Amino acid sequence: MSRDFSRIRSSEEYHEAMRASIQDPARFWEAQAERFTWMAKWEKVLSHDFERPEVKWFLGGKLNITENCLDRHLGERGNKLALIWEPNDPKERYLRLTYRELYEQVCRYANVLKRNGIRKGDRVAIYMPMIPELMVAVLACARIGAIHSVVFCGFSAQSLADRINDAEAVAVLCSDGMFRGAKEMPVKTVVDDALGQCSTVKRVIVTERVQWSVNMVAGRDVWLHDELEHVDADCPAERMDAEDPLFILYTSGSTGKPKGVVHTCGGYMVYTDYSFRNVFQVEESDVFFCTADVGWITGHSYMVYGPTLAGATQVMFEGVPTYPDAGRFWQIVDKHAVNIFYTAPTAIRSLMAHGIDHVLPYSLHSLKVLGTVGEPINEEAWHWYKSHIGKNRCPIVDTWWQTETGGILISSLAGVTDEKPSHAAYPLPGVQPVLLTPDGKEITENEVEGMLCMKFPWPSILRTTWGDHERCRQTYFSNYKGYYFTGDGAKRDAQGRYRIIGRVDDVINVSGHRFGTAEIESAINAAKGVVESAVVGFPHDIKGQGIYAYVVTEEPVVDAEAMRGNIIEAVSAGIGRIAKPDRIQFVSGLPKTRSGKIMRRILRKVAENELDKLGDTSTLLDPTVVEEIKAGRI
Ligand code: 7RM
Repeated sequence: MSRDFSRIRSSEEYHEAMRASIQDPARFWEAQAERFTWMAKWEKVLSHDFERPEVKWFLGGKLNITENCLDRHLGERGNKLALIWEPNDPKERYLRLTYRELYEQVCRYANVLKRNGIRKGDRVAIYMPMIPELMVAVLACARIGAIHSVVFCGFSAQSLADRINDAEAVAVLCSDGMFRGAKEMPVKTVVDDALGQCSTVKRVIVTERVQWSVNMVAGRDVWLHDELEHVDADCPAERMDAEDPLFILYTSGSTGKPKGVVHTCGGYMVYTDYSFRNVFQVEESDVFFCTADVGWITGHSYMVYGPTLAGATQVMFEGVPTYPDAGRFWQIVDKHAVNIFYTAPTAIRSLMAHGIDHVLPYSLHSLKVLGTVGEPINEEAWHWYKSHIGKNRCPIVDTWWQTETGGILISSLAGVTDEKPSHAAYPLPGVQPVLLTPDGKEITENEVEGMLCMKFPWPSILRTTWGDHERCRQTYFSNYKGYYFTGDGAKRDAQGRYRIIGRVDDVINVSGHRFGTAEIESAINAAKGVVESAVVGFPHDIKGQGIYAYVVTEEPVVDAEAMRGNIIEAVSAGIGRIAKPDRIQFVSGLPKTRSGKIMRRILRKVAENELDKLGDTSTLLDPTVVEEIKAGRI
């Protein structure tokens, strides 16, 4: 019998699994898929064509992912904790849900959705803070086959409206308001603002969290607690095709409009469970704590789905790392005896800057594995994490992946394969990365650098971008024929370990979150008095990359502070506060070529303060603007 590699426990097994997965990918993934409950078995494991592109996994298979996240565990794990929810305020009581309780809550919420006319295939926007009902709402959608589109609560009404309209969502699930550190913030009123521009939404279901009085539109808005009075805890899981969409998640690219990345039921289920168990080497009794927000892909794959598929216990945290002080994460780790801790480099750098005094009061002895995600981790932060949090006894997994990949593709396996600071290291078995030269040739040797691509599909690769398949083809499958292009540049060292350098397109990674420069520019251009703008990233100590904006105004700027305030307001309204520029420089013109293209290279160099490395500026329409830009650097 061939090994199924359901859990890779040694470096030998890793290499064996890697070989097996390349030799016979279908067989490798079939063995993984057999761990799950299927309503009907697949007829074929894989069909793919990267040129159209068309990728299908477990063809003809029928399943419901929530049956695998919940029902499947009720026998052995019914009384095991699925969720430990830690509120924003440490003085508020925390909440614990067993798998049975989570199952019942999901079924009830699913019945509420049905009662409100929501059906299989409908799109449902979810705009909620990090409360248990968010997890329940997402799973409830999956239970009835509605396609969820979670929108991070930090996005503005305009962003929410754009996402609702693109997906033609029929309902919005939200809360009255939210707690965030010392602040209480509105949620429902943001939804109300957004819905002024949305005609497809028939229903808004509101969860009570902050007990604010909110405006309820008759015939459209209902309270969750009222609806729950009318339903029971029995809701059969909808029969879904393996290739039916499970969710849409919007992500920024190099154009102005975020695109809706589509993941499907079967492949996403198989891959998130596989990667979760293997990367973190999760044991039955482990407590896992991922600090991401469910509004991002990390929260989808390694909070809502991966841990529940694996039957793990996890901590979900409502608040922020610095409230009531910068020791909050560590206080939570000790309080709930967390074994596996997964966060972003930006959080590590920010806590590092607050000083070791916030770490020292805590023992952290429960920790076994540490992880990072979202951006490259610099060596200094890596070593701080390793020694002060992991006490030099926890492996660190630096997990590289993307919204589009659905799950972790490159990472060491905790304690199984070796680690190296700032290196995501090795592909997971079943993943086939390559480095390409700019003209598309595969670089086979080591100690090289190139464009990071994938030459073979894995089960959770994106299937399309919602409503615009051509855009999916163009963005990911056209630059290098026959490959999936990640948009990242990477190096490979002598041992074959990957080190991600960063984006090679016009995408800025701010605190692990992606924004397109074009997207930010269009928000800036909406500010009164702005003619045009150009945005570039620059190195930022905490955020990884900061946002530097060059802005051309109609009139010479008299009150720079007021104008900057206007611009920040415009970005907050257009995208959300998370995308506000760190630096704004007013210029009389942008460096453009004769064909009108902005030479971003120059703007990037000025923002990075590499004024002597601007390169050739002779092709500019007006080379004199460069001197002005250099002189006015902020
Ligand atoms: C999971 C997530 C994806 C982009 C990706 C990279 C960057 C993510 C790492 C990383 C270096 C890492 N999805 N990135 N993880 N860079 N090392 N471990 O973040 O879609 O929001 O972003 O993030 O540039 O292309 S995402």
